[in-house]
Order: sequence, then C-alpha cells, then structure tokens
Amino acid sequence: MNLQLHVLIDTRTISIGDLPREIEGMAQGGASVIQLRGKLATTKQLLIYGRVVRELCSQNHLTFIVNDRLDVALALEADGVHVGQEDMPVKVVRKLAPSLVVGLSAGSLTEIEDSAQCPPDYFGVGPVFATLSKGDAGSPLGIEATADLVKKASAMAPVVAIGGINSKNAGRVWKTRIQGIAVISAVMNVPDKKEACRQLLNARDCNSN
Ligand code: TZP
Repeated sequence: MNLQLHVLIDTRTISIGDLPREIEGMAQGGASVIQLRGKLATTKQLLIYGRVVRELCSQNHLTFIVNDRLDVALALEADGVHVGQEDMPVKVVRKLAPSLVVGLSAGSLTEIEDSAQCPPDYFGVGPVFATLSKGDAGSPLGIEATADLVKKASAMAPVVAIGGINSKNAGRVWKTRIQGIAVISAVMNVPDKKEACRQLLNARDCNSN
C-alpha cells in the first residue's frame, strides 16, 4: 500500500460537486490515500458524500479510508478505517472487519507500546507541529520527538506523520524516515490541489540524497 500522501477531507472542506475535480487533482499531484472525516456530518450526509468519494478514489487509484466510523467504512466498502486512541480498538476492528486496512493515531511512546499486542497496518504519529485543524490534537511533538516515535513505531508498522505539515516544513518531517505524511490545511487551503500535493512530495524527493 502506498502511504506517501494522505489527504484528509470532510463534507465542509470540499463541496460534493467539486469532489471529481479536486480528487483528480490530488491524485495527479501524488496523493495516495483519501481519508474521509465527518465529525460534524450526520451519518446520512456522510454516506451520501462518502459514496461519491469511494467511486472517485476507485477511478483515480487512491486508497479510501474512513476516519473513526467502522460502520460507515463497511457501508461504503472503504479500503480501511483510521482510529484514534479513544475510538474502537484495533483488535476489535480486526475481529469485525478482518479485510480492512487499519490505521491508528499515536502521540506518545506509551500509545505506541500499548499497541504491540495488536499493531495497526500503519501508525499516524503526531501532531508534529501546531495545528488549527483539530482542537484536541494535543501539544506539538516537534521534529526530534517525532523522530524518536517514528523509530519505535516503525518496528511494528509503517508511519505516517501528521499535524501542521506544509510545503515549507515537510522536508524536515520527511527526514524522520516516515513512509508518508497526512495533511488537511496544506491542501485544503490552496486552490490548486495538484500543485499543493506535488510540493509536499517534492520536499521528500529533494531530501533523499
Ligand atoms: N490528527 C492530528 S493533527 C490533525 C489530525 C487529524 C490535523 C491535521 O491537520 P493539518 O491542517 O494538516 O494540521
């Protein structure tokens, strides 16, 4: 599974009518995963919106992951579900939906160690930097602590870094030897989604030697 660039979308950041153009742009820019979040949407809204996202992800060869809601992930035949520390445990998700990819958010050594019995398919480690996109994201880890957590978590599963990552700081994040990055504002706040994605990946490629 290509984890290189997760773009997190919700029903408020892209209108349903704009989804075809915006998702195609992200795919062309190198996004590999679309994660659907729906903290404020009703289940019905999420299903209507998510059905369109599901179809567009298939057309654009993107992995489709639903945040938190295993029921919605199953209803939409998503490729996976991403859970937080307070959501359904990875072990329970595996039991209910053995074929789904499962991502787990972790922001501390303890949270990573606690998942050793039943590791996820990938970790989302963060927030690396301060973020305005998630009120309860916790304090920023910074690059050094992120690198430590990445090292620890990578022994169990690949790691995707999240939180305040943009084209200017992405180079430093890539150096922590992650498999991917996950973003909201760095792509949602830019009209040209293709270019925004391209720049985030460019920061890795310019870093690699
Ligand atoms: N989890 C930790 S930080 C975060 C999530 C969902 C928000 C990331 O958004 P942004 O705009 O890329 O900082």
